Amino acid sequence: MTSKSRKNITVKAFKARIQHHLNFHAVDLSHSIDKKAILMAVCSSVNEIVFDKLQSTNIRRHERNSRSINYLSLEYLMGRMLSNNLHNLQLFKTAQAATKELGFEIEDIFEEGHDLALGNGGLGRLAACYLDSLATLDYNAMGYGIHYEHGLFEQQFYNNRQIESPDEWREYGNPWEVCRPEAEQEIPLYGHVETVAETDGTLRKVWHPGQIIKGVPWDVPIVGYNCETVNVLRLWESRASSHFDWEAFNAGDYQDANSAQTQAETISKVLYPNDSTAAGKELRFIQQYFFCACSIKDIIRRYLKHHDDWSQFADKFVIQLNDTHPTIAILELMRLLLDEYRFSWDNAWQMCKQVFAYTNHTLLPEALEKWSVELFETILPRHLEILYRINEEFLNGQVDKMWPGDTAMRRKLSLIEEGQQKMVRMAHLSVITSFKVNGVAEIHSELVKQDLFPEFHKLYPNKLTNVTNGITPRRWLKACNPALSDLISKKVKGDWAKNLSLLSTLTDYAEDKKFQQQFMQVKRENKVKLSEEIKKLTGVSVNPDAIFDVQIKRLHEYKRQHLNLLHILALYRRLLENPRLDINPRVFIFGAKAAPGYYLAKEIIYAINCVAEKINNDARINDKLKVVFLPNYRVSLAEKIIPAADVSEQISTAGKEASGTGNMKLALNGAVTIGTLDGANIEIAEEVGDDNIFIFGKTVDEIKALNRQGYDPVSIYNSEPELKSIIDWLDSDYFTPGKFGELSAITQSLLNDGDHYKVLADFVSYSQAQEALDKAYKDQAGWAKMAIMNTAMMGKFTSDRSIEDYANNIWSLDKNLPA
Ligand code: 26M
Repeated sequence: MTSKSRKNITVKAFKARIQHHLNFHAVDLSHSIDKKAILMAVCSSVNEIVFDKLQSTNIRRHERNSRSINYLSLEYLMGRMLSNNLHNLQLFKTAQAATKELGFEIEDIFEEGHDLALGNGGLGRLAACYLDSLATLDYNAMGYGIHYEHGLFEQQFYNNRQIESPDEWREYGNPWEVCRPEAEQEIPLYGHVETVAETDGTLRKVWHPGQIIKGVPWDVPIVGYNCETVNVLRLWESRASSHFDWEAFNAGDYQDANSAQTQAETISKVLYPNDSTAAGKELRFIQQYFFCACSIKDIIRRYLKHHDDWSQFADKFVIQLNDTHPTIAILELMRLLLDEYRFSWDNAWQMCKQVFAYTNHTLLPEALEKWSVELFETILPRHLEILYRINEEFLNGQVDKMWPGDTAMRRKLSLIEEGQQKMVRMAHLSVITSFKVNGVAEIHSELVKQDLFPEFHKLYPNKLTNVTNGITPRRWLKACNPALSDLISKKVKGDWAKNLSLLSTLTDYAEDKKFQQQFMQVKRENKVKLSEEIKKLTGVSVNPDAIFDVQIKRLHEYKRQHLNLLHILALYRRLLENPRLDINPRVFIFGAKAAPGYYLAKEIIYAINCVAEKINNDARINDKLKVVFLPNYRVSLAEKIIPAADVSEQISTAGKEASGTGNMKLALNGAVTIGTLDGANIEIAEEVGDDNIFIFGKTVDEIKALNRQGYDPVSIYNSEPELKSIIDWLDSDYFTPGKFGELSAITQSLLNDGDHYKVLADFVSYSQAQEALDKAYKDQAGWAKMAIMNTAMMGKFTSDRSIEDYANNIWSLDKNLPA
């Protein structure tokens, strides 16, 4: 089908397709149709078009033989797919009308869809936004990841505490994936390495693996917005290889035969729920290798399908490592080139240095991945040999040349960390191999150069660079906020969803009374809708005329949800002291999952829930304050919260949040940021201007100075009476009647454990910024202007701009437009 005829798909024709698929799925049409059944039928109708476009994209690619970007990521936080695909295909209105004729509101159908939650947080969602932009910009791109049977856990609250349960996203099948058995791979593990002498006397290494695992690819089509391109996200599922132990099976030893299968399937069973610590878990290591090996072999398969020799490999493929999680791909490509394709060492190494690039997403030391040499020895013995040689050549070559005889420097830069247990530093391997290494916001990239890898920056002065993160405006404005999108489309000429800088024309209307009123009316409607959702999820009634103050992100000490909590306590206390206190009513809205093993994060959730319970039921404060913690925060819930937010909390300790992307989503939807000079907040402030953002707190340099001086949180506690009384309050049994000290893990971390993230140091400044914000909200026209300016000035933060930065400055890609 051509694009012309597709655009002309009538409501009637689309409805007929849905009916055809209902029939095809043998849905009982004599009774009222179930919502799940109609969802599947609509998805299948969309898929007909999507797979058709995928075919023509592939044909075009083949004809042009264009260079491809291969994005390797352990995580993709896709969310729901239907609404986005309809928007990107320009079929939203058609589908809406067709389902309406069948008796359904399309939004109700969307609600039946399950989130694809194959990621933890920012890094996984960034990968999803980048896939959207790569397709939209017609780049030849392939995403590679793991087909987890269970994505990020589901969260419920029980007695105010987080309870986790497994995510069952594929329970009823996933309409957005097709299995590709023709591209399956076999992956070796364990065993030993043998040195074999060739007839000509040269020595050759042969790895005799102890186990073989099968990798089965599932392809998820990625539909570009208003264009012809459909790319693929290829997710690997592990299975027992066909070398199934029939002997054991036939001998009646079902358990043994079965356990091999169970073991193999365990590899892709579940996503690890950490988003900042690099836990040294063997299964996680095997996951990483399994997925990298499958992907590298698939890349080579794709290349050799169209080429007789290796001369063009580095021209045709570039591989982006999303954090260090897929670093092992480097050693796998080296191994295959050396052992399977018989490259010389130098040629193999040259090749690797041309194809890999690496993105760093965090400076937190506990997140820098290290794997024990012992684990390598057991699971990947051949890879360890290769790693040792890379290290030797690196230390004796580049390091010795720059710092002759400097053993301390050798120790510092080595790929192997010496100590009780020898560890492999994955980030070092990524940096020395990659032709580019980037951070994800200006300040973060500077800190990568100056603090994280200063020696590597000296060795390779042109390697370290920046690409500021971005978000897709298709999902994060057009699809999630239809009312604001319609209002924008009335004022902004052109396809702003494809060229987000066009939004800057809205600055012309920032002081236009009528537009301000319309803008705030849309916000209010979105707040009414969210209020209903809040009622449904928590039972709490909130006032849509209150300020909706939102902090949504993973729970982590550095993100400082507990700083927000302390300020809430301050407001509560002020209100109890003076019930007539003249402040705007405010609803504090939280959404966050804590890693199941992160004790303090879970205690912070518990504390917020306990405080919320108390405040929400306290008649003395006249509903001026409400606190709600929405359970099971995920992409689809974010899509409901963000359009309704007035205030965006971005309050990490300066230097700790690499970029943040929720900050961009909220500002794009007209929320005003209260935030520190950290990550992309700095660039947001540059774009919107100082008058349209509330900046507070210590800068990176001030935090560093504080650390040098010796930071003493107790002296702040003793010198700030309000802060002291709040902390003491939290330590009492006021919020947990009868249970003293129930919330003291938090106060302990602040007072006895050194307040690592400088919560107390920033409290007064935060509280003042909050006061200024409250005052600003009283001037409704002034606030509307600020909100409009935020939406208007977010052009820079479209993921299309980020992807063009990568394409031009790192990947050197050419476009793949249809003729
Ligand atoms: C670790 C151990 C076991 C399992 C998973 C992990 C792990 C997973 C994700 C560790 C780190 C992970 O991601 C770090 C991350 O999400 N960083 C965020 O990246 C975003 C996109 O660049 C930035 O916007 C955030 O600031 C940054 O925190």
